[in-house]
Amino acid sequence: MGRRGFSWRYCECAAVAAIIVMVGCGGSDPTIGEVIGPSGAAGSTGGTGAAGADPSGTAGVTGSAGVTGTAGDTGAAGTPGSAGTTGSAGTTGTGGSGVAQSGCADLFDPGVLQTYSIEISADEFAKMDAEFHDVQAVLAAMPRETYHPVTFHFGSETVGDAAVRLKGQSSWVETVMFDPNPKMQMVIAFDQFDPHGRFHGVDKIHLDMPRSDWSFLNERMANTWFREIGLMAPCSNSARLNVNGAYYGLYTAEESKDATLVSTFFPGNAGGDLFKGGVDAETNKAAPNWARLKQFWAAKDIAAIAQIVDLPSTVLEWAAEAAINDADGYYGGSHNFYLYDLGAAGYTWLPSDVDTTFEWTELFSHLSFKQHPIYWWEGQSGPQTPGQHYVVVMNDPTWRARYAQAVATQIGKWNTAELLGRVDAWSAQIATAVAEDPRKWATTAGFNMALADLRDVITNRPIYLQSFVACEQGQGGEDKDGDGVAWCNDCRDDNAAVHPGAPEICGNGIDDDCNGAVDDGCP
Ligand SMILES: [Ca+2]
Ligand SMILES: [Ca+2]
Ligand SMILES: [Ca+2]
Repeated sequence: MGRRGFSWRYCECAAVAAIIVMVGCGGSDPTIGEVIGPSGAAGSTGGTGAAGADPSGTAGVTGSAGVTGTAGDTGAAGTPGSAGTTGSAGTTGTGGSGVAQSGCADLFDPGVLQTYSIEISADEFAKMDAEFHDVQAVLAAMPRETYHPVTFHFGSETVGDAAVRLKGQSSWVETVMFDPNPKMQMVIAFDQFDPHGRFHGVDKIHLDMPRSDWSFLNERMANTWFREIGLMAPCSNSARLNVNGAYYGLYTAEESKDATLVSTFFPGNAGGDLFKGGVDAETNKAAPNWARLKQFWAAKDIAAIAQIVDLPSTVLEWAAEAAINDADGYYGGSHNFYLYDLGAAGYTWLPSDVDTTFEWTELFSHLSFKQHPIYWWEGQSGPQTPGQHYVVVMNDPTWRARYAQAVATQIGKWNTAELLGRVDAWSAQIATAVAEDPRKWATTAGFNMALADLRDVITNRPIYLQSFVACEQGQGGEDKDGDGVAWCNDCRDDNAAVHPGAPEICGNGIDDDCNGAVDDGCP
């Protein structure tokens, strides 16, 4: 795994790579002014598109044409947002259920497929290509992320002193190892040579597209939904990249996950430490509070965890990851996550790297949308160890119940019709760019298959999770193996010898008592 925070997606990779299906492993809207709660209003009836008002004071974003919404379910009540500063008027959006992305730079307008172009010298590109093929460095968790000077074009606009560097983790290794025409993932920086450099208000554009995201939409779908329900996630949309005049590939384009993004989601409490993977300081880099972080990692029981973790917001974040079937987050892999220090309340979890979500599990495993929202590691093709804090929380009856309630809360914000509308609109938006992408790994047929699975997960995952909540709350729940424990609390409902309360049998490699630890308490 390398250093912590370098989240190695060994999860499904081993098995999938073994059968050499050549499959890689995968890898809103709090307006600044008014962090909206999850919309509790009418369903996704074609309302106003992204409103122009941008509380940051800059001109608002033109609302994109939305798809005509069908009547939606009544949403759950939203949490009140805090007041923001008034922005100047923006242009009026057109009608439809346009995904509001207010608070986002216009570059990230969801209604537009952007095209970014870079010019890079042959010499610099050769250097970057050599870094790209240095898989050993990536495997050693020391990828060479050198910035290379480029000239950047966007429409008629040009930035002469931009720079690019490579990004990625397992997806970087896999594309180099397996693909005849491997695809770099990159960061375009406007602030590398001029620290104050910004383009349309952004310091960097992050181009993300793991080969395992066959729908090309996972990161966008996840970021947008997280922003809508008040969880910190970057603005994002899709973008074509041209390199030296030729179409290089299609990406999800994202803004930076940094102190600026933190200030959007934690107005009034934006000065906290942000740790990637609970290890690497992303804010307050000069002097993060290491003593508190040490206390966090030393917390091994629920009392100690409650002292240093804000559990109410944490279980909501885990439940949101569960909702989108995240196979590579903290939930779903103990892999990618951020910790944010709220201060007196303690740390809270935040999502990170959400491209292995929605249909990924359905496409690449037998678990489909029915990945268990507590025991997500059971049935995986490779060994998966849930996180230290997660296991303690799930083994505490009070907090397990709070987690189940959190799943109910987040599913209450799930608007199936609206999410499906997004899939329709965005897949149509990128279809040509997918077909023309010279470095895509999925075929066009694979793209369409992924879209079908994406729609299936959007439709059926919430229904499955509602049955989980009902079971947790004592309203029925099947007990397939007849061991007296219903499926929602039974890590192996196909094995009567395995259930909470069963004796832990040493040396059998099984977590007999469903406490998240295999052969624990054994000599
Ligand atoms: Ca059972
Ligand atoms: Ca055990
Ligand atoms: Ca055992």
